Amino acid sequence: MRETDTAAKDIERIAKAIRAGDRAALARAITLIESAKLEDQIRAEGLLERLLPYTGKSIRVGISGVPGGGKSTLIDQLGLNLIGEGHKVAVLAVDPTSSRSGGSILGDKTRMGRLAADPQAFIRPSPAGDSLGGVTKTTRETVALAEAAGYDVVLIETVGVGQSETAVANMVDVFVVVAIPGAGDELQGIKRGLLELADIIAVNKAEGDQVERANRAAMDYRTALHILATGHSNWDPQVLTLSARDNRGLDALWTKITERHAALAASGALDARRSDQAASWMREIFEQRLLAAFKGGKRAARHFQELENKVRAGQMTPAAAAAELGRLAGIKDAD
Ligand SMILES: Nc1nc2c(ncn2[C@@H]2O[C@H](COP(=O)(O)OP(=O)(O)OP(=O)(O)O)[C@@H](O)[C@H]2O)c(=O)[nH]1
Ligand SMILES: [Mg+2]
Repeated sequence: MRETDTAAKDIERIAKAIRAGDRAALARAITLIESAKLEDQIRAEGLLERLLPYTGKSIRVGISGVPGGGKSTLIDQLGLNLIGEGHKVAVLAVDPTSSRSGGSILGDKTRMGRLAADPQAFIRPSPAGDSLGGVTKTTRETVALAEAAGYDVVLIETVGVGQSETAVANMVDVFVVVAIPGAGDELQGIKRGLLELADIIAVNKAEGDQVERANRAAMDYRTALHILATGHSNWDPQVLTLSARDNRGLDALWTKITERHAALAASGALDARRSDQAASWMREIFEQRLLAAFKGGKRAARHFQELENKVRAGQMTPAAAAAELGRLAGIKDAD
């Protein structure tokens, strides 16, 4: 009884500090979220629940694109511009490939050096979890905490070469893809799947003798988008050119982002989208837990490999093996 009282007071204290904009408290809370320890997870859940009413009030923007396209440089400059207009900016960098010892994280800190030094900004790398789901969970929860701390713009950087961009697209309001001028007229390594997620394509490094190429690339992207006829209701994906390095075209980019956000909000689609995201988040977490509990069970774990081998060898159909695993886990067959 006394112990739960202390725990509740502890959560109350952290929640208050976060709401008051205490950056150290925010950083510690994110560490709780990232922790694999059960006791930390319980505290993190209590904290998130306590702060839930104060979340959801930011513009959430995903920034993806080719490696080296200038995403971090863009975020650094855009973040500074927005702070200049009175915003508070949180930046999360998701890199599911960086189980290497934080090399890219260090790189990001230096590429966003000016923003990192600004008291109105909060930059946090989202660590590589052992699963994409892990990355998603911590990133989403970090967004919630940052919002509760009063950050009204949340920018999430992710490389556009894995699955992380889909995960990020599913947790933001507006998704920006950063491209670069092509050497020829081919689209620079941007996957079709990434184009389909884009609300806005920003062709970066459009300065000096690259302006002409950047304009041509922008035309190509417009054509590609037209052919793909990407299915956003009430919004045709926009293509623009800019130079993050020279701070050119960034105001136009922000205008497009806010226009997209406003259009979503006005039509009610923003609320619907966020509700859907929250519901699918719940499903995702539940499925992960179910799977973890299942794999942790001795009987199922023993048979899992055995059945997988049979499926691989063509001795059993995948459906039959899955049904058998279900029975081992105590799941009744559908009738
Ligand atoms: N000329 C020019 N160079 C730029 C511009 N923006 C970024 N760069 C350079 O491009 C390189 C990559 O920039 P980053 O901002 O690290 O790119 P990124 O997309 O975050 O890279 P990763 O996170 O490694 O995928 C750096 O050398 C930047 O200085 C720009 O507008 N013009
Ligand atoms: Mg980067």
